[in-house]
Amino acid sequence: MSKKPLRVGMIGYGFMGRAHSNAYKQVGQFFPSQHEVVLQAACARNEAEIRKFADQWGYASIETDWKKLLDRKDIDVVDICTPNNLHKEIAVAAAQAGKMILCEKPLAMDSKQGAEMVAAVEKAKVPNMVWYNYRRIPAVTLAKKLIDEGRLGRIFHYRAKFLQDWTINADLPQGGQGLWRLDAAAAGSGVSGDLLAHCIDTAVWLNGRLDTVCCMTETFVKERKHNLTGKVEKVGIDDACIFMGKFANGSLANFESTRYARGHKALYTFEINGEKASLAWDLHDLHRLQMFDYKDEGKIRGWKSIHVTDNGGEHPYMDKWWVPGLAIGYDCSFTHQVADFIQGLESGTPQGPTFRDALETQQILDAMLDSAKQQKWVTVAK
Ligand code: SOE
Repeated sequence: MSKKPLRVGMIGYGFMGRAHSNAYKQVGQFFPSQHEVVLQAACARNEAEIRKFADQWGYASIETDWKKLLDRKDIDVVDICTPNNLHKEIAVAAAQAGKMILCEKPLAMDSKQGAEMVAAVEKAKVPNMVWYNYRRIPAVTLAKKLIDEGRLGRIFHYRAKFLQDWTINADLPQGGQGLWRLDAAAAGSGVSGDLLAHCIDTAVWLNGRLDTVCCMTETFVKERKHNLTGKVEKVGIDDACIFMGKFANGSLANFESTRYARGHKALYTFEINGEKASLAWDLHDLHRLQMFDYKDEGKIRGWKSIHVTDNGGEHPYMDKWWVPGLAIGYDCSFTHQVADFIQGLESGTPQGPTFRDALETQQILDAMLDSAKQQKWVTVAK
């Protein structure tokens, strides 16, 4: 059977450019479909770098101007892997050009931009998705299934953390390649948009709307040399962010992220406590889901660690990989996302998070930063 090509135009070539390209290359082998992903073009301003990237990953051609990429008739889907400040302009233009869009997280610099992006893709009716990849780690997807089956009952608490330590060094500059996440003009915010955005996406998916938040942020290193200007400049991002809140289902939220937790590299954890059961997950042990089920017989009741690697259809995605007991990794969450995007195209039921889903995360981020600034509780805009 001849397959329908899905010709990708990748914009950017950093960490996420590599993670997504790897997913495009893997998906057809493990998740066969009626589509065949074709690495058609890679695009960035730096010709030498994008040529090197395209050769390494097998892209058929390069562009150095994203507008030219959007003009091309041989591109079906545009993957936006640029710093956050470019997402909106590229996404709106891509939608107007009739391209499908896969956009790196967070969707935008703020919810105003996010709303413009949602309006553009919905007007153009182009399939769209945002790369909140952690939803598609099998243990996290299993948590969703167990919650939706009602196994936790009424939810009381949801807590999440995302801890890193890579910016403690005060001599680390801000801005430019690799360090744009420290530059507010390119990133919009610090750990809130970069790390808590992941935690919020998962939380809203698992536990529903967040209604109100009360937030605190801190910038520990106030000035850093800027790579683009060569001058020491004020740091505009949040280095750490803590918030509490209330979900629409009445449960209480407790979130923390920082890049100043010495010893932690990417410790994303969440726990959800319900009347009947609790679940906990940890990115450093990503194939395990911890569960405490109160209905277990008293004398053997306790936390159990579910190794989410069964391939008999019990554990999400795992039937497509190896044999039971053999784990898969971080990279596979991106492969699952591409597989689901294609499944959405073929079934006519779009898979989330769509731009509209990601706008909700953006609205929560805006409310958090507003709350931190005003030092008071803020209701999340709907
Ligand atoms: C930052 O260090 C970062 O790479 C984020 O940008 C990613 O979204 C997160 O998954 C891991 O950490």
